[in-house]
Amino acid sequence: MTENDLSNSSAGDCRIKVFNPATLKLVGEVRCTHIDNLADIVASAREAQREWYALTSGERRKVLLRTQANVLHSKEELIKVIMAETGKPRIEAIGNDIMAGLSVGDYCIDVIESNFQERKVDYGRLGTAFKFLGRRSFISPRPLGVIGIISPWNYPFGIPYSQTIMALAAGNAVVLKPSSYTPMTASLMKELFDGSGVPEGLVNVVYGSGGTVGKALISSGVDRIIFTGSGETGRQVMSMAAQTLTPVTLELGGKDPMIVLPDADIERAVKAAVWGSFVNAGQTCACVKRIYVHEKVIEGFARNMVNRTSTLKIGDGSSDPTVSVGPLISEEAVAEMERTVAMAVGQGGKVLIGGSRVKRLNGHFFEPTIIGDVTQDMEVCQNETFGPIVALLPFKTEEEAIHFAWDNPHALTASVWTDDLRKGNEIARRLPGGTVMINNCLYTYGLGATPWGGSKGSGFGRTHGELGFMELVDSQHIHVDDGRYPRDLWWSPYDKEALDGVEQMMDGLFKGRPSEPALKLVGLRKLMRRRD
Ligand code: TXE
Repeated sequence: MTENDLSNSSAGDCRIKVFNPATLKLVGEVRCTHIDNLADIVASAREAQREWYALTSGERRKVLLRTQANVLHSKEELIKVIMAETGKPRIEAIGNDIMAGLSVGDYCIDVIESNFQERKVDYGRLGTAFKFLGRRSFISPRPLGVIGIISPWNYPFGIPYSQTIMALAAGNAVVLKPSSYTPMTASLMKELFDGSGVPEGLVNVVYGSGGTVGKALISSGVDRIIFTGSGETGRQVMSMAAQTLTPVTLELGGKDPMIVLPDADIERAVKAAVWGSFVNAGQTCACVKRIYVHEKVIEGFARNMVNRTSTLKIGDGSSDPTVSVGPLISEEAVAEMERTVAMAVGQGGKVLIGGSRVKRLNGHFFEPTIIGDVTQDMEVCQNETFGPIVALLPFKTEEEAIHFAWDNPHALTASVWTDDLRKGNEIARRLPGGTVMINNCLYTYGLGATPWGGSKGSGFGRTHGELGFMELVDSQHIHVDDGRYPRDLWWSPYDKEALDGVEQMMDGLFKGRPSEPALKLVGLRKLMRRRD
């Protein structure tokens, strides 16, 4: 069942049916948004944004503080709907989904006032000269307007909430199109914002498949699209946005490398590798997907990791805190994992543990799987595997490990494991990825003050942190001339005097790179004063 199958798309009465992947039970139904309504929704969002930005940043900060409080107050309802729509264990609904959102919200509230300060531009070496000319410049941030957010199903609260609260903190309105697998979490998220006193229409959720409502949102006149999803869809989104020159932020797939040096704390690295590979049943863009272990220690590492993986309990973790691996989102996803394992074995890989769907459970469950005897060129090492499958490969030298890390179309996050932090820092700065961790993996998505995003096939742009914030404002350059001279030397009508003056100005400002060009310009001030 794909996302599009979830809605019976008889245009008149399109409804999205939501099923719990852990139990296959119907958990709810949501009516689709008709694409003819999008223009009105965006128009009312723009109206609400004007009202929102008319508040002081202090008043906006208070409203967002209330939103954060609402999240905590409604946490039980939130946990339940996240688990119902994704089947993920309770600890993951809390730890990876809700807490990631709260952390980004916390960061935005912290910086909402400082991030909006106008900054005077320092002209550097030309400062004094331009002071004589009576000129000053400022960078003035202001909201973009209406942000379109298109989000995936794997973190149905953490991703849309963190992107929404950041957009609001930057003074914008939001129109969110969640995945059709997880519309109910988005619906509850909207209630939490509305209940905190945001202007009506500031936060909007539109429902439907990506191919219809998602597409329509892109060309609806929003001022930026933040897309989180697969690389293939990301390309479609970008080409669609190109038609209206709508800026995009693309948070796409990953195939994240973990490099384990011989001096690493192997036991700790194995614990992290098991969590990093199989958290959210491996349905995380920044999951550990390629583990490169130095040939000296790979045997012990593999044995240790297989043993630890064998202790993971698979199932419905909604009420059993000992469940560590939940379901995949759909039967399609399970079949995709079966194909991935078959391909890996066909290309010479060896299943060290797992490799099959879990038939004894009624749901979309797949065993946490480690594939050994993998080589760089194999599909399981190159393509995104959006499920609990990880490839294990040896390396001989650090240079080889760094080369392997780069030898992949993705670059989202990476990690290097070593006891020698100096070496770790040096290697980290040579690895691909928007985030590289030393002796940890994956979790900084939940660290709101740090940026999130990648490059190459993982997309571009950043969400979270100051870099993410700056993608949500329009930084305008304001240049002030106090008009002390009747005209500028380079204004027409031109004549010989102006020509000589401009040439003198060029030499004065840039010839010989003097530390202080101002003095060379003093003579010009008299000339500038008397020309009309
Ligand atoms: O993605 P899809 P999914 C990635 C992860 C994986 C994917 C899984 O790596 O590749 O997300 O999520 C809408 N025009 N990340 O399966 O199918 C669709 O309705 C407009 C990376 O949901 O791409 C849904 O709302 N919209 C991330 C959204 O796009 C369209 C972290 C995503 O759908 C559309 C988490 C279209 N033509 C997951 N087609 C990161 N890098 O941080 C579909 N959609």
